Amino acid sequence: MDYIKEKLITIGRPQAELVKKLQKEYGDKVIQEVTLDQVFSGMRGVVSLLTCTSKLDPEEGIRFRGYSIPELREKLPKLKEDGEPLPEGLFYLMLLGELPSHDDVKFLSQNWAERAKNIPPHVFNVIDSVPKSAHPMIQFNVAILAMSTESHFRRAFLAGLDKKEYWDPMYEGVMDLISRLPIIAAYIYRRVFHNEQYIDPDPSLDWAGNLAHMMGFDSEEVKRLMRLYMVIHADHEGGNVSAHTTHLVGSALSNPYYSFSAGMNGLAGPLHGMANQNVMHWLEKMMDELGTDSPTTEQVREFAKKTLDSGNVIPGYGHAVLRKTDPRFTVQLDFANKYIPDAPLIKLVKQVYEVVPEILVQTGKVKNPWPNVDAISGSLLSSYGITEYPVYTMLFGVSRALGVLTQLIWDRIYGLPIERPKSQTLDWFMEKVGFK
Ligand code: CMX
Repeated sequence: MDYIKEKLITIGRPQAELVKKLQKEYGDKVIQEVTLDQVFSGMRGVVSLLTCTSKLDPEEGIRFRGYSIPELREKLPKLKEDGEPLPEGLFYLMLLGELPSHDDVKFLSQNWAERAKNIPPHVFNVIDSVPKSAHPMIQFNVAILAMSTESHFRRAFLAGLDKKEYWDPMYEGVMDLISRLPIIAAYIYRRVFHNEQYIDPDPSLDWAGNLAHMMGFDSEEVKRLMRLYMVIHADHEGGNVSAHTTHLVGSALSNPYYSFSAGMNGLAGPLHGMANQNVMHWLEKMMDELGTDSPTTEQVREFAKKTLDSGNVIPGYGHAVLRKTDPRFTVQLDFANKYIPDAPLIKLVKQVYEVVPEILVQTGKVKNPWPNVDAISGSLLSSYGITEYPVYTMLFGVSRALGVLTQLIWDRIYGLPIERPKSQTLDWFMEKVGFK
């Protein structure tokens, strides 16, 4: 047993006991009242999930095990002092609830590089059988499902493993899956956009650095950006579509591949992760229609108004929980201001930021007029030469694996049951509220 796994279960067993005790002794305590409005508006604010990896504050944004993004940038191990934190460190933090040392991060980089060596050939055959024109998220997802032939969890379940031990094969599957996603994503990227000129992984590199390398970007700047991208997209507490779906499907004791694949289908929706690609289409459409790469701020304002008037949303703006500018937007803007302040796309992102919140406020209905993570991520990648918009959501997905799969391990440590909320008919709701 590797030492991280050993540490995990040493921390995990008492936590699982605590959950059982809490439920037994306080199970009948009322924690919240739910209104009809909450049910009809996508269960906003309804507390119904136990998630330990991260928590989202509407004003402050995401905290991973209590640490904000600026704190993570300061405290998580980096390869170079002026670099960005390694996603391996964030995984360690989310899994164990404590900050890792440099050695812990190195262990994970090496462990994942080793595990990534054994992707079965049929996974690549499955990708190759899908048309290149299929969206990368389709190719990514069929590859994830195809990898489930390797599931430790499925094998252990069939062999009759004691359910208290389910966390163990889940941990193994999650570690395998996370280790392999950069190879899968880079394969799809090179297949679709670089004429199948594949680049071998370099096992001496870190997880995100290797992803940049296999995509064909060997500069330190792109590796640095990839590390940041992988850290900030990793988790956004338990209720967002990709996290909730992964958890829900996992509650049926589906293996980590099935569960994560389900989450990725949700991430591919335009109101969730696909918004990062749609932001780029929106900016491109603006530049095309205006016939210039550097529109005036007034022109940006008019274009944004036109988008709203035509009954469309402005991608990259708004959020179901956040009520301030997303710190994941701010950190990317900081990064851009530091390294590429004059990039034309970054200038455009800033112009949009200047006018869109005010326009959204004027609608009188948008609860959060501020930018989210997707408002800038594509422009940043594109400014560094990763110009193929359809891969942006897939990269988001590689990162999101870190959080949602860590939670899946904890779900099995806690021994959470199959999820099954209650639904009611319209008649029931009408009767309940006394509708006349
Ligand atoms: N542009 C135009 N209208 C918007 C809007 C935007 N960016 N954000 C919200 N609205 C509208 C909603 O569509 C809704 O309109 P109706 O009442 O006519 O249906 C109204 O404002 C109220 O919505 P809300 O309560 O403020 O927002 P929701 O919690 O329902 O939705 C979100 C949140 C993110 C889906 C929404 O803000 C949106 O569609 N944004 C654009 C897409 C986007 O950037 N998604 C990425 C989110 C981050 C991520 O998951 O990656």
